[in-house]
Amino acid sequence: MIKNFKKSSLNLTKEEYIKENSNYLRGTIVDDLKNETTNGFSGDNFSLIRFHGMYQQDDRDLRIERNQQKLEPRYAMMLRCRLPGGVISSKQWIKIDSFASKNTFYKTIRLTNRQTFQLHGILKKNLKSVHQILHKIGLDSLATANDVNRNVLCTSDPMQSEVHQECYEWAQKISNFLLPHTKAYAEIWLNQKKILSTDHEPILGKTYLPRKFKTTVVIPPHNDVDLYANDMNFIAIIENKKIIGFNVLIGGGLSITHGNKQTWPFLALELGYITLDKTLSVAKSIVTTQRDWGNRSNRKNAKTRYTIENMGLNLFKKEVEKRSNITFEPIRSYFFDTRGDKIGWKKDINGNWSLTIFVQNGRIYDNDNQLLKSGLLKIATVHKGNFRLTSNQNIIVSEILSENKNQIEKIALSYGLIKNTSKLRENSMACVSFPTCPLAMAEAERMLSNFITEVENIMLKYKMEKEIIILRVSGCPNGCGRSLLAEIGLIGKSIGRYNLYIGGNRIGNRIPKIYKENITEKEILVHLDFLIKNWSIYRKANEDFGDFVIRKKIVKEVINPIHDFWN
Ligand code: SRM
Ligand code: SF4
Repeated sequence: MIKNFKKSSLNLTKEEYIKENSNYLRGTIVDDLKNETTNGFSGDNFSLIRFHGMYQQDDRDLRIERNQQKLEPRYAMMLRCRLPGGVISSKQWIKIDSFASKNTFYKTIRLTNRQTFQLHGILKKNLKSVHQILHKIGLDSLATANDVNRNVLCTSDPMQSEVHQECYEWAQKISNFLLPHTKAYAEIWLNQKKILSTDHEPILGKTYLPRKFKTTVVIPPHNDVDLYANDMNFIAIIENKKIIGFNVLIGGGLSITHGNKQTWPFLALELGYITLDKTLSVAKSIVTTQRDWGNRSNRKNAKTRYTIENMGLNLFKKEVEKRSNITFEPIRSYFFDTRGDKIGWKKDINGNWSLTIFVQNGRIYDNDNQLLKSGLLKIATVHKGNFRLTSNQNIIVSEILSENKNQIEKIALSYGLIKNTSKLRENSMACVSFPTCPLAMAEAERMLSNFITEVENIMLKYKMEKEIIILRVSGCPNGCGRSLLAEIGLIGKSIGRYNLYIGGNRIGNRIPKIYKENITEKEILVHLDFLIKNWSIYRKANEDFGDFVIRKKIVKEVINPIHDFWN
């Protein structure tokens, strides 16, 4: 524990003091790394390592057993890489795969729904080596967790637009621009010498942000990044195949606390349009407004959406205009029509090919049906282009030259990477949950595949098997699986029990409403059977499931979540 920790009369949260007293995120992490009597970190370091992209976890399946054996929980770290826009080269993939196989408990790579990957189960003693490997291949895990701007998302599919490269570069620029300036990461993990200059955080400030902060760059009409769940969003406005500026939307977020009506999910709101040259200055002003006005006394009220609610959107906007010396122009016209990834082969505008591979819940491992991990590794050894991770937890093998297409297709087929999958499954998502997530209340990733099979059977029974429903599961109300932007969203309450939400829409700008509370998987399937049956009989032509349950008033539409979500 850092010694001079003391609470002031301002009633700041404990986390604020941890940051303040951390010596720019150093804490005493170095000492903990030397301590071989435990696999864990102590005191404030538990929280500080998150700023460096790691979480201390323990395997929850083993908790009771280890406790009975009087052993400490099986501590190990999860590392989350920074990968703005989700692009990773074949060479980088090979190294990551090798580290995962040799040095993690689970030997898997987990693609996240924010276009990066996590490695679960790294022992404390192996942490430095993973950072050094990342550094050697041009990657890091800086600022992928805790109270900073996280991994910046960008529409994944490079085939979909001529402006993709430009947008991807913006995602990188914004990510780099908003990174912490402290050299703590380089000193602790890469053994770089401490520079004896004073540390300074010009954008984030010494106590960083009040809470996590999430950013996207989006190319309409494809909302694969689920922009409405993010704090700050730049929607590309394109003229003559060039980006001329961005519509800026702020204040999205999905987490709630069961039963706490002071928490609500919220969709990002429009601030206005800016020309390209204003992008970084506006990004900085939004972040610093949130830094200075955000609530530091209550972490459940600290995200941008609550700051906007507390100060009002107009004042927030004025503050951003003042800080960046601009006036927002009216929002330019834009629309979205899709969210999911198009699985399979596509030809790009340069005549190259890409293969989008469906990855159930983003988990990359080998099993009896599919050698996903080995297959991707094999592709990486011959593929000269990149891999692109998507916000739907899938992976795109991109920039495949025509002459290499057959070779990659052969590998993909022989390892079972190309499969016939229902639209329902392709569009499903679950958060990690058990066994690694300390906050999990119910299963998510481990239950989804079989659960989808059951729902597929229902769809088949009512001849709806070719249809899409966006179905997502989160193991707790933090909502990492973005269930509160799904047409059918499950949120864990306790082992085997969930709240069932319905009525989100296909493009992700309507929050679903609770339909049944605290029910079992079996009960959920009975309700879904009833709802899907009715949808199959009474839907209007091509009417989506979410739109149907709203039109039929099966649940009330959530128009303003602050008022409508709970009531
Ligand atoms: Fe998340 C915390 C996993 C996307 C809202 N999230 C966690 C932790 C780190 C648990 C913890 O704090 O100890 C989970 C680690 C589990 C594990 O074992 O890996 C975790 N979140 C994930 C991932 C891996 C889910 C996935 O299956 O893909 C996603 C990682 C994204 C990334 O690469 O950065 C992930 N988390 C999200 C999203 C969705 C999104 O960002 O698009 C949300 C909802 C959107 C939002 O932020 O409102 C989300 N995670 C949370 C929250 C609630 C935050 C809040 O506003 O209150 C927590 C808990 C917290 O921060 O206190 C949380
Ligand atoms: Fe863990 Fe809850 Fe997030 Fe799932 S939703 S990963 S259970 S924090």
